[in-house]
Amino acid sequence: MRIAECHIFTHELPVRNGPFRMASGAVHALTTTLVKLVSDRGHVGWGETCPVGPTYAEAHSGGALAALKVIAPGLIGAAPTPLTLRRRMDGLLSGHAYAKAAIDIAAHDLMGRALGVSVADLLGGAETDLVPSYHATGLGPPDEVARIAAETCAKGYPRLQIKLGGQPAEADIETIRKVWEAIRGSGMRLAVDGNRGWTTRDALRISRDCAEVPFVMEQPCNSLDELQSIRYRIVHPLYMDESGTSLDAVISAAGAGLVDGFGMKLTRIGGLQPMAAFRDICEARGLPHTCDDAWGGDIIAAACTQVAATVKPALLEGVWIAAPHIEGHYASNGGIAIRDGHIARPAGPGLGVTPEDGCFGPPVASY
Ligand code: 0XW
Ligand code: MG
Repeated sequence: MRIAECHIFTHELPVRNGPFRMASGAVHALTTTLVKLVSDRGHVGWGETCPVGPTYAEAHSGGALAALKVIAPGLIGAAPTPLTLRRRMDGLLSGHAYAKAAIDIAAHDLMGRALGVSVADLLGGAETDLVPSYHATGLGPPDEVARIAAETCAKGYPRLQIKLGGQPAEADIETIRKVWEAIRGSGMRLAVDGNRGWTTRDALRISRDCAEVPFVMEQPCNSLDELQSIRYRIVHPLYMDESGTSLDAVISAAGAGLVDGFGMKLTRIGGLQPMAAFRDICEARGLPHTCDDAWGGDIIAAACTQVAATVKPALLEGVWIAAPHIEGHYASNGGIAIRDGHIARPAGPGLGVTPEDGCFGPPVASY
């Protein structure tokens, strides 16, 4: 089986009740990029990548499209098998893992459909058909964030992530304390995400001033040296998110004992094939992690859910999807949604989600 056609689409995703604010900036509307692969036997596969604005990570939507235009012509005639495809993509363009991820996801979808199995089966087999999600608040006034925390808890989410950073440390400390008052005793786990917005000074102060609150501290500072510097001076477990840019970075962090877990983005690591390797590295070291993406619609949400279903349940911190911030779905029969804090793994072969015909308009490029 060979790749016969590759089509690239873009699609606007306005942020519902936006903007969504993080230390790295506020996002009002996002452009997602979709890939449709068609095999010489007529099988179809869909992929997606959607950076959450240009300042969250070293990725942006225009970059995804430009990179895909460089890669896609070189894929025609290639086998749609994800590992060989990844190596072929690396031979066509260095880096740009977040763009290559859209091709990788489409190849998994196509292979799953061709073989009549789900993507979770391709990745080793599902442990569950219902994966835990977690809710992420945006940056906001402490009372408002605490109100959302209580609401999230009442909805049945097993985990909450609050966004901090980019404001005075006093406001962050007040937010943590108010959130803890609102959820204490509920059993809902708490992550505080600085999104690289804290200095080491802020991280040390916040951890020590809130020592009694059991949270994990996610990507407080920007650089690996800063994370290393606070590692044994904070009293909270340390998780890496934005700095986990590749399997190489993950192996180094896990091997050095730099972190206690990861927030991982499917497209940042390069797609489902490297994500499965990441899952196995974490399992070998007993490191919990999320299966997220930065943003995106039903294709990304389905891909995150499929791989999350294969993670050892005790190590799965949850799946964050952008669905609560987006109007509508790609598929007419509904898409991926969160109910009672959990996400049902879509049934059927491949990703289990098929965009409605014409949903994204004409392709912006076809090969
Ligand atoms: C909460 N997220 C998974 C969604 C936003 O893209 C940021 C991200 C994170 O954990 O940093
Ligand atoms: Mg994060």
